[in-house]
Amino acid sequence: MPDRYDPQEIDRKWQARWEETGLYQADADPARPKYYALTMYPYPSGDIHVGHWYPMTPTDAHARFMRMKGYHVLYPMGFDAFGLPAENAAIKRNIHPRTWTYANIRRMEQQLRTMGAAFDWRREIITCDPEYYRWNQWFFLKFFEKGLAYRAFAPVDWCPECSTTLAREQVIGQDRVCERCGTAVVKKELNQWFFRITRYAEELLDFSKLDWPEKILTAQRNWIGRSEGAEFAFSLKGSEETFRVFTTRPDTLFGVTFCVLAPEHPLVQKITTKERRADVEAYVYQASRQSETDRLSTEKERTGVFTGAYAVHPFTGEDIPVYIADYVLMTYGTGAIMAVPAHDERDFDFATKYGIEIRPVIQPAEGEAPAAGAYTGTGVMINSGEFTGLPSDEGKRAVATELERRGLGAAAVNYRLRDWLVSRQRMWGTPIPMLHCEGCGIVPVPEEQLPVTLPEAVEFRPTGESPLKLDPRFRNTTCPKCGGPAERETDTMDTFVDSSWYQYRFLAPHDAERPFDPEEGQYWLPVDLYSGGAEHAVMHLLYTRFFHKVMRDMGLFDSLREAHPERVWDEPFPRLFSQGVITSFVYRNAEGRIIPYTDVEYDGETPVQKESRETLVPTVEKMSKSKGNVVAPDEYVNRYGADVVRLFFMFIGPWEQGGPWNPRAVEGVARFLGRVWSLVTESAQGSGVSSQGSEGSWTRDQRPETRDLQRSVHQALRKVTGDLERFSYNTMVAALMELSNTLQKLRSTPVVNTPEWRDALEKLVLMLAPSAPHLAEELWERLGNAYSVHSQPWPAWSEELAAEESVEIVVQVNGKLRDRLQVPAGADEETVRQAALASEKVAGAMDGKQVRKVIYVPGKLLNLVIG
Ligand code: ANZ
Ligand code: ZN
Repeated sequence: MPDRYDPQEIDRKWQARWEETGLYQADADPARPKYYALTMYPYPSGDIHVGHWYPMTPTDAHARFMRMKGYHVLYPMGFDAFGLPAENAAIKRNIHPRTWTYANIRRMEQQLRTMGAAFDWRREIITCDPEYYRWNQWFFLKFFEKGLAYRAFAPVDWCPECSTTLAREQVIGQDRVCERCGTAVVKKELNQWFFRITRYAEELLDFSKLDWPEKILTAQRNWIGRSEGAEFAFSLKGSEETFRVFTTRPDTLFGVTFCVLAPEHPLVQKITTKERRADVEAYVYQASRQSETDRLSTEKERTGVFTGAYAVHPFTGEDIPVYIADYVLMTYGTGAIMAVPAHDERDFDFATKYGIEIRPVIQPAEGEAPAAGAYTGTGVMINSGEFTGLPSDEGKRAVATELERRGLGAAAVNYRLRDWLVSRQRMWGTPIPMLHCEGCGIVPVPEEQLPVTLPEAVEFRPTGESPLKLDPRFRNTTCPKCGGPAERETDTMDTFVDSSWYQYRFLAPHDAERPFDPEEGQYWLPVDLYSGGAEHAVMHLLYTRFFHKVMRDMGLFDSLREAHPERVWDEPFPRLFSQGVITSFVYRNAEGRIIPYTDVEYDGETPVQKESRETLVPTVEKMSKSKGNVVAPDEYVNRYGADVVRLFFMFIGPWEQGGPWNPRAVEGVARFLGRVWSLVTESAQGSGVSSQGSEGSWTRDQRPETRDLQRSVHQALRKVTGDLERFSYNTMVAALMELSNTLQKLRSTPVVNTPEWRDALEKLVLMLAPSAPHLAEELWERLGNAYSVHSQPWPAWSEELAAEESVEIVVQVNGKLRDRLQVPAGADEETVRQAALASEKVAGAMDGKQVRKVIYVPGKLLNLVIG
């Protein structure tokens, strides 16, 4: 066997062995405690890049650590396989999206194996398999039964030229044009499917069972956006029609000088007067060209047009002009507002621009009013009829109560959260299991007919229109109710549906009877650790909480809760860790031109361009193709082996912060593993120390090198254990490096002939096992131990052996012995003086007097001279 460290060879050897022996296969075993670790599954774009390695390898190290600590660990992997890129590739190459997707998956599975992660591949799930997505359909039917899935009109981005809807990423640029043909994109109302997530809004705001990063909770809180206020109706002058408004400031009702409807509001067509029609229609069209974000932008000038209609003020009976304006969204509240320019900034800008009266009704506390603009704070109500004089907080309640007494409305809570629009007018997704029958209307596909599968033969139009719409064999079917002809729904589901419950499918990926096996669930659930990127703070992480709660209310977790009432059953992921992002260097020359990193070399500490030797300025930036700073880990895996790359990711900085990819630091990590290799292999061959097994229980040895060895090993154990528990990987790697340096130094001392030396090497290898699994496995074998290092118990440390040496110091006051203190060997004068002053005996002897002089004999004596 070659003694050179050959990581490629070692990687291959052990990956094959782990596979053969099924080392990471985890089957429920009630005799052992369980640990379910999950990291977000990837989209099969075709390439495993640093963005995948960074979250996965530390989670893998944690999972391996938990295994060694005696837990039965489930660590599965799968693919989030539906979505638009497959469809685009299909259109471009005229192949089935499945072909592209599976080719990518096969490639990525291989790459994931090179990472050496402890995935149980028998449990792999691929969401575009009918065996998976039939359960999306099953859930859809259950949601429909419970009134949690419904159909309603909602705007989509629409290309009038291609006559197709566009996904957000297909709408290009500020001008919002179609990706394919460049035509101006407009909003169009389509009948689409929603999940009623708003029914759970209040419960979703309860974070009490979550051990999650604060910034993710804040993101969810803001996304749900709870506001308290009132909702009530305005009647329209000379008409039976009314419209409702939501306001957070009912106390400003007397300051209303106009009302605004969203341009999409259904009343707009009805109430617009003949003279105003042309202007209103033009405005409605231009509003349909804008994205919601643009409409809400505070930078934007407020615009709108008068409809010609008037509302009636509920308390004063005054005429209130009704406008439409794009700053009012149809999707929030009621889609209509009462406008109070004196106390709302947007209303103020609008009123100023169109010459509408601004009527103050809240008197700020002295000195708080702004010099110009709206006063948005609280104060005392003025110009408000019977309410004048009330503090505004009280006024809110009083006005709401009066509105209620008059039968116009009531206090109300509004959420920014909207129902989840799950319809996509795309082909590569789960078909929504619904039918349209002329006689019976909307009819759910009977459960026993699931799955509704995607067609094999597909033909994409160049417009990108969904082939499901064009396929009569898919579309035409019979109605299960009346037996008449019916059409299938051609919308597919948002892929976030797939990822909302995938954690349960890993338990029994091939179960044909139900989405997951409750017996497996009793053992494995809930997920103990979930890790993934903060970019999923809201959508995925909110949708899965919603899904989980619906599943709970369907009774799917009842037997699980009964078996383990102590576990959390109201949340899918009680504990979440969210890692930072990997950045990398971008090198620019003096003109600011980006130099590809393959053309960069270091001249000492200075980056230079390889040929011209021109000095370059490095900056740390997010990886992006256009800047050419995307790092392909494969290149490094091929050169240094997987362990180096794994360890580098852990070493880069605190996991929650991320950090820059740094080729020089990669080399540093490679050198470290190389040193560990020589240290262990040379000792394993040479010294003639017999194998003692890893149990070797140590007693405190008095020889100084042995003590140094013991102390270093046990201190490292204590540190590494704590760091792995807290995901503090960078400090863990540092501790391992320090230990290996100490061993390096002790290598030339007689300690190498003791059983403790061998034990130290074994413990080093055990500590490395979670992070550098291949190298550790090889060294474990070379130390003469039985396969596998990953099945060894995690070594315990001894506080006694980890303790620093201490010495006894005699403390005198004015030369008289007063106390004896234990202090760490090598403690400095200041430390010893502090310890002495803290002693009661010493304090008693000093009797409150000042220390005038200190005499210190290191390691022996401290004399305090007082007076
Ligand atoms: C009158 C008023 C007076 C308001 C005032 C504010 C201050 P949050 O806090 O985000 O819930 N609003 C209501 N529906 C809207 C919609 N569909 N599009 C745009 N704006 C809408 O915001 C609630 C406030 O936003 C509401 O309270 C309403 O303006 C506006 F001195 O009503 B307010
Ligand atoms: Zn029918």
